[in-house]
Order: sequence, then C-alpha cells, then structure tokens
Amino acid sequence: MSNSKKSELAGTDTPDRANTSQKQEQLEQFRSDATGQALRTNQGVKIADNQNTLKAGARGPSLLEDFIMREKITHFDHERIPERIVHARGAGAHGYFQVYECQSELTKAALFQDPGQKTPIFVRFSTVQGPRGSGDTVRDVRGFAIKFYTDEGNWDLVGNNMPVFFIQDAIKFPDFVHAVKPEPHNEIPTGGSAHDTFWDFVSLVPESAHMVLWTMSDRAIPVNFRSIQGFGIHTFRLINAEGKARFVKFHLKPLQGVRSLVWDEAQKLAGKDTDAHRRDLWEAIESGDYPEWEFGVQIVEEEDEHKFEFDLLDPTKIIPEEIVPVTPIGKLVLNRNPDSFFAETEQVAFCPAHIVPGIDFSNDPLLQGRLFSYTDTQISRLGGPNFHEIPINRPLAPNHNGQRDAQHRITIDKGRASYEPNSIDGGWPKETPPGAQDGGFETYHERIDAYKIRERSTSFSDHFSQATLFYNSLSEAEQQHVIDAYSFELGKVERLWIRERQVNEILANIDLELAAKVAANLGLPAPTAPTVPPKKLSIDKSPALSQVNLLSGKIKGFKVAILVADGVNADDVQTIQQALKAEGAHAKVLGPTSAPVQTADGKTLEVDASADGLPSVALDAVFVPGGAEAAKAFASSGTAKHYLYEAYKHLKAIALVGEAKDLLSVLQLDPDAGLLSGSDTKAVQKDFFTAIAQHRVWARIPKIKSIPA
Ligand code: HDE
Repeated sequence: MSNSKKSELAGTDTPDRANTSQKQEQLEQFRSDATGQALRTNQGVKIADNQNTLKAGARGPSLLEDFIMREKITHFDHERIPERIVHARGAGAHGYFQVYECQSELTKAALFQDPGQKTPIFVRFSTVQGPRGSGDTVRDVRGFAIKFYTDEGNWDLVGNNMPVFFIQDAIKFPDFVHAVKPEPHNEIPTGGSAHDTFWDFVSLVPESAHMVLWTMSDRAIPVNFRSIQGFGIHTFRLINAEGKARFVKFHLKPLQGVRSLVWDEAQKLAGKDTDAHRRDLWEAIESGDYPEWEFGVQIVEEEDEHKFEFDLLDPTKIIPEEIVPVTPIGKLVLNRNPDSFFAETEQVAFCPAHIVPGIDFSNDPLLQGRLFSYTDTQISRLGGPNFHEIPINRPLAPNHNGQRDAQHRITIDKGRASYEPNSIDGGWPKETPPGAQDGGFETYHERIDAYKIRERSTSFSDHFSQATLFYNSLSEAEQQHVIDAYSFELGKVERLWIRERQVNEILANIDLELAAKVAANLGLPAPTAPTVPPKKLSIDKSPALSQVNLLSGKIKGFKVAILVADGVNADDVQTIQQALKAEGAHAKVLGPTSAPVQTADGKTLEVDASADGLPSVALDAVFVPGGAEAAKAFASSGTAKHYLYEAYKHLKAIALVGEAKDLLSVLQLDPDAGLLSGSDTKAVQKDFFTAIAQHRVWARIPKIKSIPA
C-alpha cells in the first residue's frame, strides 16, 4: 500500500493522526462487503450455478474442467493455518490507548506524550494450553497481548494476567510447554494442567513454584476477559529524550475490577458455554459497554537496580506494589469488535521485540529468548516473512526498506535499489539519526563487561519466598481455593511419587499448613519441615495481590438474570431493568422457554433466552420478581429451583420479590447478606446492588456444602 508522501523525507515520516480512526481507515481499504454483489470466482467471473458440479449428464461423472468447483474446493482444502503453539485459543478487539499526562520525563516514546492523542490498539486475550477450539473457562493463565499502532511504528506489549512466569530462562520454554500441553501419547487433557507431565516438570523445577501457585489461585479462572489484570512481567526500560533510562514493569488494571469464577462454576461453564469469555467480550463491546483498563508503571531508577530482595531480571518475581507503587499513566479502551475473526484475531502477530524509540529491553533471560521466538513462529504460522503486510499487522508508520521479496508479498515497491546505501534511487530510503528530534531507533547504551557463560545467577535462586508472600496475602476463601485447586489437580496425577514430590519439596517450602492440607486431601502424610531454609522478606503480605481488594465497588458491566414465568409482576421486572441499566449493568430476562410470557396484568413480556439457554453460571446475580402464579411455577420447576440453588452455591447475590419470597421456604435457604427478599423491587434494590458489587457472599461458604447443585 502506498505510504504517506511525507515518508520520502527521512525523519519526518510521521503519520498525520488526530484520532484513532486511522488504523480503521487503513483496515477499511482491505474490508470487503458482499451486500448487493454477485457471487463470483476469485478471478472475478460471475457464477451462475453454485449448487451443481459440471458433469457429463445429470448422473454422470464430474468433469475436471469445472474450474469453479475446483477453485472452491482447492481454497477450502487449504483454509487452515497452524494454530499458535501456545495461546491458540483467543479473542480480540480494537480500541485505543490514551496517556493522562505528558510522560516526557519518563520516555520519549510518542504514544506517551500527548494526552489529546488516542493511539489505536488491537488486543488479543487468550488461554495458553488449549487448542483453538478449547473451552474458555479452564484453569489456565490468560494472555493479554496489545499491539499499539504508534506514530513511530508498532509496539507490542505481550503480557499475561499473572505477574510472574514458570521459568527463568528461555531455554526451558519448550520443556515447560511440552509438559503442560496434552500428553503426547493420547492428547489428554485438553485445556488443563491436571495431569502427570505438568506436575512432573513443575515439581522438578522449583523456580516454577511461585507461578504455579498463581495458576492454582482464582486468577486462573477469571469471570471474563474484562476483569483480568495485565502484566508485562519482565522488567523493561523507558528512556527519555536526554537518554536517561529507568527500569519499569507494566501493569493494566481493569476498571471493572478483578473478578473470578468459582471452580465448580468454571467447570460447568466450560461445557455450557465453551465460548463464555469470547462471547462476554463480544457482547459487552456490541452493547457499548466498552471495557477499560488503567495503564500503569512501576518505576525503578537504574541506580536502585540492586536494592531489592530479589533480582529485577528474574521473571519469577514481582516488585510488591507496597514497595514500588504502580503509577497510573493512561488508559486502554476496547470499543470495536473485529469484522473477521480469521483476518484479524487469528492473523494478528505479536512480538515482544516490536518496540519503539523510548522503550527498551532488560537483560531478563526469558525476555531475551522471547525476542527471537515470536517472529520465528509467525513465519511457519503465517507462511513467510511478509506477515507484517497483513492488514491487522501493518504499522501506521511507513515501512520502507530493502526487504521486498518472499512469499505473499503484496507491496509493489518502486525503484531499482533494494539495498542501502545506493546512488541509483537518490539514496532512498535513508537512515535516520537517533535521538528524539529525528526518531531513529537507538539501543540503550548499557555497558556489558562479562565472560560468556552458561550459568544461572545466584540472585535467581530464591524460589519460594514470594510464593509464600502471595499465599499469605490471600483471603481465607482464596487460600481455600488454592488448597482445593492443588488437591484437585494432584488428585488427577497417576504417579504417587509426583504427588509426593510436589507436596514435600514444593508446597512444604511455600507454607507447611498449605502442604499439610493438600497432603490430607491426597491421603499423604503431612510434611513436617521445609526442605530449604525459608527466606524472610521485609513484608509479610501484599494486599495488592488479593482480589478481594481489587473490586471496583460498582455493578457496571455485571450480568443479572431476571427469572420470569407466566403471571410475573411486570412492574418488578421493569423497575429492576431500569435500575440495572442506570448502573451500567446488563439485565437478561429468562423464561421457562424462549417464548414470551404473560404478565399478571395480561401483557406479553419478551424474554432474552430460556433459563436453560443462559444458565446461572453465565451470570453474576439472580432476581426473581413477584407474581403469585409465577412464584408457584418456580416452586414446582426443577429448572428454576436448580437455577437458584446453583447461584446460591456459587455465592451469588439473589433477590426474591413479592410472592417469590416463598421460595426461601421451598428451597429451605436462610436469608443472608446476599440472599435478600422484599415486598417489591424498590425494597431490595439497594442491598441487592451492594451484594452484587461484593461479587461473592463469602460468609455463605459454610452453608453451601449441602446444596445439591
Ligand atoms: Fe509467549 N509465545 N513465549 N509468553 N506468548 C507465543 O507466539 C514464547 C511468555 C504470550 O495473542 C508464541 O505468536 C517463548 C511469557 C502471549 O497472539 C510463541 C517464551 C509471556 C502470547 C511464544 C514465552 C508470554 C504468546 C506462540 C519464553 C508473558 C499470545 C504464538 C522465552 C509475558 C500472543 C505466537 C497472541 C505467544 C514464545 C514466554 C505471553 C511460540 C519462547 C513470559 C500473551 O512465539
């Protein structure tokens, strides 16, 4: 595609961009709309019959000559490309990034300078282990990859929803991935880590202890993509125009709060709606409820590099926010769904090596390995080195160089010189001097004076203290979930010695009580002492790590079921619908079937779905309006009772209004801070909304064991 005329002047080739629409305008050139168009072949020939192959007689053999049929089937035969080796399952969306204030002291990167500028972005969320068709709600890490189409080229921040990683050195990545992926002999399990090879590897590799604890925590079963945190994980550098560099960690905090499913809910949802997360993101954006994240940085001065109890280069460590707070510097908004899943979400190609002037790497050995791997994998996944020309991957900044050929080349480069320097094409394209004025990329001048050596720094050898910190920072309920998760996963491990090793050599070094509880659930003796001497950290807890402290306090974006049946009180329904809308929450009216119901005053009420079609596990809270006939129907409906039991078991807020109050005695449930009843909607609304915003009624836990759902 032709790049801006301005690009002919090296150093001034900045796109003219006042708003985010420029990436959309660029994509628009490639979008194709068949409305009102004739069906044609790829060569543009109009097709008269798309139902029948060309044959020798109506019952005769098909003829090779049928170029229309052959073109169609040949294209079909090649429709699949290799899925991503990891992070194969994902969902993406367009949006923008906007900085709050000019950050020129911190970095010269253009996207961080002007609060009036919106930089277009494309984000892809993903799970890691499962293939493209696997469930969304499995226990797994979530990828959070962002492509910023900045004036100075693309910047990719390819992060996860957990702040640390399983390994410290890139050379271990294939081993780790082979261990966690479905086992090679029978390709089981899909989308999960509850199997022998995963636990064999992680129990032998203690550096994984911290990250495995994160994956056994609620973070691994987020309620949706809109409520995950994002972390760049590695330490990066930001560099200002004077050449001053600082270390940074990148953070993304969802404005809708950080929320998770409970395990039973996650498992059921994986079956009832395999696409739960993908659907949630899609529907939120379609409805205009645009997910937002605050973009922040933890900043460490270069001279403070060695002042921490861990190595800044070690990707299995966090910098606790209580030690270095996260400075919010901008926001990320997702406001447009892709038009084509394949063209955009599947073909988007991220790479941590895609950086722009003002951003640079650290020597984290995991990051260093990633810099090579991503482009390499795109070459086999997307079929050659020209994947940057695929519309979703194209930078907004022009890209002239001598790399002209190779498979799938689209650009028609003019000029005879595909080399530099040249004197034939006037010397163009030319190098740009480094520095903020001109914008040529300049690697940070870090002095390195070392022997070549294959060795792990001793500063990387503490594998447990931050795992202990994380465990100590969790609420009681969150800790119990961790115990349950280890017990569930290790319970699926066939080899006893692997279970024992994980309990005795890993968990015992994180927390002896955790180890004892998991051991008890597995029928193993409790370990009595850690195998490595514990390292005491300067802080015992980091409140920033517990999700209990990361709720938004609002119900914006929450999804609430309104159960209805014939005879329902229309006023109750209408009042709660309006109140939810006013708070930015999403109401779903659910009937016994997908057919409309008759209200008590004889009107027809449309429903969004049947209660079967939108199960309680897909929503955050349940509201049951009044109406004598409807209440009776609920009391005798297995589906309705199961709906309420299940929501109750999953600690969700439930409001029963008017005659629906009787369901308390039918279900034999005691009211609590989240199981509310009142004469009409107004009487329960305030407490109901407060309970929804709390996300779960934790105090209900002792009561749910006996619930048959
Ligand atoms: Fe990746 N990773 N990774 N990874 N990763 C890929 O690149 C790799 C790591 C992450 O939505 C692959 O395009 C190595 C850490 C995300 O398209 C591949 C190492 C973090 C995504 C690859 C790591 C990530 C990927 C597969 C260790 C969090 C999905 C397909 C040295 C900071 C991006 C692809 C998307 C994808 C390699 C470790 C995040 C094979 C070698 C640490 C979010 O190149």
